[in-house]
Amino acid sequence: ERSTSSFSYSAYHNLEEIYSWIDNFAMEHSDIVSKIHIGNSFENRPILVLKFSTGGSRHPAIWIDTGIHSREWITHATGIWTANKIVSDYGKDPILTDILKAMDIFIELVTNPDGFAFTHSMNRLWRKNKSIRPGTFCIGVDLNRNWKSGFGGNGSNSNPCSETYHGPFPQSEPEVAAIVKFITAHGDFKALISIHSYSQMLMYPYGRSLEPVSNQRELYNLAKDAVKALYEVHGTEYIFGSISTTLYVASGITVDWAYDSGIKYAFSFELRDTGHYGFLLPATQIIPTAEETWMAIRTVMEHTLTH
Ligand code: ING
Ligand code: ZN
Repeated sequence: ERSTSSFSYSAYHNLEEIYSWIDNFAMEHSDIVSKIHIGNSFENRPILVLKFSTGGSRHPAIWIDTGIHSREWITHATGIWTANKIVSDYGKDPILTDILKAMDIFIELVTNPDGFAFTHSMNRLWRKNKSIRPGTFCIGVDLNRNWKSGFGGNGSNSNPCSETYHGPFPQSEPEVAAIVKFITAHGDFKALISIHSYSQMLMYPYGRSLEPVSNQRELYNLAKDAVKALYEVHGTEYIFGSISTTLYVASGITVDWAYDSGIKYAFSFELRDTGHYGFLLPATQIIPTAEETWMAIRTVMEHTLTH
């Protein structure tokens, strides 16, 4: 395809379609959108980030990633819709406009491109990346256990055949290392939102232990407001709280690393549903899911701007 006008936001797409949408989208909105190539996956696919910026140098930034677990297709679809929402509403929605005048937004839509390609070709329920290593026939590392914060701790697994295998060492996986390098080099990310599915939850650190973070009251109250804004769109109920107390203990995760790196507004979503369709959420739910999620993301971004 040569333009985004024929792209359906209410359908699931494969990697090739998403990457061609990214190219067209960045070209059509080159005043505020650019495409950044931050690295390559284990199987050498490009790792791409969309940057939304109204110019100016050294704006503080907000990070959003979707699809770190490849089978969570609603997250990629929500991210694409969100990217389009940002360009559509900039200049119209006063809150988003203020946010984007002061901050840059970065969205990594396909955080695990090898896994995502595999969910389309071979195994719809593949979660990990596709890295291979000597000494095991099992494939893949859980990219949400490969981060430095709490690496190898409870809720991660040292067995390469496990779905939550943490990998041989922190940031061993190129998909994680590329993000660490990019966010660290930038140096001024204020918020990070890592999007998963499913379970309808909005959570903040820590995952690795029950220890409360230093601004836990603030994150609790912000999560509460975000979940309320989400609910008001289609009546979808989310629960919220720290990862370890809301879901389970999980170590080496994205948001714990972000928090420990100084990104004090670190959140992880678990999008629709609560298990009826699970990872196989019908495409008819993409737009309602994206619409409600947007109101929660916008709440977090607005708080980040004003605090
Ligand atoms: N669940 C997440 C997992 O990685 C999670 C739960 C989310 C843990 C965010 C930590 C942070 O186990 C899914 N569905 O991936
Ligand atoms: Zn996940």
